[in-house]
Amino acid sequence: MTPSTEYRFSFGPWNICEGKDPFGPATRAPYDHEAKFALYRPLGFEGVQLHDDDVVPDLDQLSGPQILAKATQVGTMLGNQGLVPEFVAPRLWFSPETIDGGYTSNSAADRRYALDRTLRTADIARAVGSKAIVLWLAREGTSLRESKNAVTAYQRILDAINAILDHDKEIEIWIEPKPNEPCDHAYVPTIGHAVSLAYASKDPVRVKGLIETAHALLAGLDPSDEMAFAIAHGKLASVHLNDQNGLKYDQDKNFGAANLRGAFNQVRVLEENHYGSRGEFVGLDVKAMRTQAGNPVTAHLASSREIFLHLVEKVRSLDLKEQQQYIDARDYEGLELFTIRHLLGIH
Ligand code: GLO
Ligand code: MG
Repeated sequence: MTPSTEYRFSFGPWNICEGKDPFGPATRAPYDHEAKFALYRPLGFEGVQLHDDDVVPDLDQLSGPQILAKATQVGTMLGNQGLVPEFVAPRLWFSPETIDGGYTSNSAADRRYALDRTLRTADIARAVGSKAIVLWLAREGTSLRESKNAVTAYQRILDAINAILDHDKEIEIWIEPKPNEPCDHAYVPTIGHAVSLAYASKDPVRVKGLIETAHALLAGLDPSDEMAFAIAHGKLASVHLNDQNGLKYDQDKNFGAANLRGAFNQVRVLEENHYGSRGEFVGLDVKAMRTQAGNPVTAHLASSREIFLHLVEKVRSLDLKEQQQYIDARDYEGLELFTIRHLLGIH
């Protein structure tokens, strides 16, 4: 395989996990959080995706200056290892205050907590050396629709976005849509919803999207088309490539593991539109199998990256002239066989 020098890859420390799931405990010993950063470069990754408390543990217990000092220190530590902090995301789904959501909680005090925590995340992002925060709106939704007013909820999400844009005049907000889990129904289920919020905000240029393959599939949509939609609006800031076997819990399988042709089409859209040329990272949000022995486990990250690069080669070696002939003749049966043969390496 020819290693690509064009794409830069990223993942978050949560992708090296211990195997816990809702039905059973961890199957591997915890791996020291800070030690994970040393694994990045040898695995071929340069970008680090972070939650606010990955950067500053127990931040709710710390003062503003203490938070900034710790974030600055982590930024220096990452820089010394040749790593780039891609974004920082407020973990708005863990604390007692976010039990009923963050910005859309029915409790005014809890909504205040969610916004304050997000503003601190923006400060952490800047101190660690990142220009963006990611909003994965985990609990912004309901388990029973009657419990919240959806119109009010969408207004509250927009108010929060505007407050963040006001707080820091340069920070970017990247919304990561997901239709369900942990909520039954979430309020920003697709990139279309995220892009609408961007345009409705007071600074649309600074509000973009992060598309995760599995989340698009859970919404019953084609991830490559979702990516294309964001690209058409200049709003694809990052991706969480992975895979998903049908409409069930969020699986975070290895990229291409469930639907190789779907993965090929995602890479095709990214490659054709020069994704990465404006500094975007190829992020992988993949989960290690619970059965996997060893500590730390990293094979899922290395494999997903390798599969991506193989698919880049498949896109680059596609005979575009022949492909166009099928399109011009409207011979889509021919186009289908041509595509599958290419993926199988049959010429
Ligand atoms: C969960 C999400 C989650 C986010 C991460 C960054 O379904 O994919 O992993 O990507 O918390 O915000
Ligand atoms: Mg994700």
